[in-house]
Amino acid sequence: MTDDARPAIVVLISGTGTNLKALIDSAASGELPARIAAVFSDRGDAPGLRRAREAGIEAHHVEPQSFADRDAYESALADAIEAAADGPPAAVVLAGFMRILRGEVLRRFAGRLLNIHPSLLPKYRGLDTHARALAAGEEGHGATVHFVTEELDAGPRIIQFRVAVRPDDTAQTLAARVLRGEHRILPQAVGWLATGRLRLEGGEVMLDGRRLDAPVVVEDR
Ligand code: NHR
Ligand code: GAR
Repeated sequence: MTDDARPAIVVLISGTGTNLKALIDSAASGELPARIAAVFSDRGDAPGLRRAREAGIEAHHVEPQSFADRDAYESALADAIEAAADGPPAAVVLAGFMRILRGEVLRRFAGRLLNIHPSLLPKYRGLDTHARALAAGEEGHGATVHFVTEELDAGPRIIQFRVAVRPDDTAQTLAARVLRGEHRILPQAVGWLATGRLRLEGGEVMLDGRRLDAPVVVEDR
């Protein structure tokens, strides 16, 4: 139990957890009006698990390989998410979560599930986005927060961070610049969802009661 009245959110990770850290920091500063009830990782060695525990947040490794199939894994994960949040959380955030969701998590938390993806969607769905953007000679690149739906990286877009690609960029330098922007737009979108300002209605994104025809854009500065 908790006496923290802010809406509960749950974060799913697979790795380093710098986006998780951005959420932890913005919840601590009060900028993000939500409390992180729990963190779940599909990988036991994800550094983000330790990051969460150091911040006093319960963190669990739910290992897909220990379930009979994807459905059993997702049902267990969905149950664990609700148990940790004392009910359905206001948001379930994929913050570098590398496992495709197809089952109970998707169904149970539809309209509450956000993902941060390192490209200007609809460009560069999937993996290895920075190298692909560079190889294509893109002048701009960035990251997108979107609602998670069945189709991978294709759910309705909410907010994008945009950077200019520099002539001397490598996939690493570009990724680092994009990542700093991710740390700005993810807490922003999560806060909107947790406070009810952001909704998914009939496949459309509503922000403050108005339909978003295009994602909100934040430029690098
Ligand atoms: N699930 C659904 N239903 N819809 C989305 O849009 C999702 C999703 C789950 C994760 C994140 C996504 C990204 O931002 C995401 C979006 C993993 C893969 C992948 O190929 C692709 C995209 C994303 C996450 N995963 C492999 C798998 O078989 C494993 C890859 C690995 O372990 O390295 O799950 O990019
Ligand atoms: C972030 O760049 C995120 O956009 C990306 O993984 C990184 C995780 O960093 N997500 C995906 O590629 C999803 N398939 P973090 O662990 O430091 O937050």
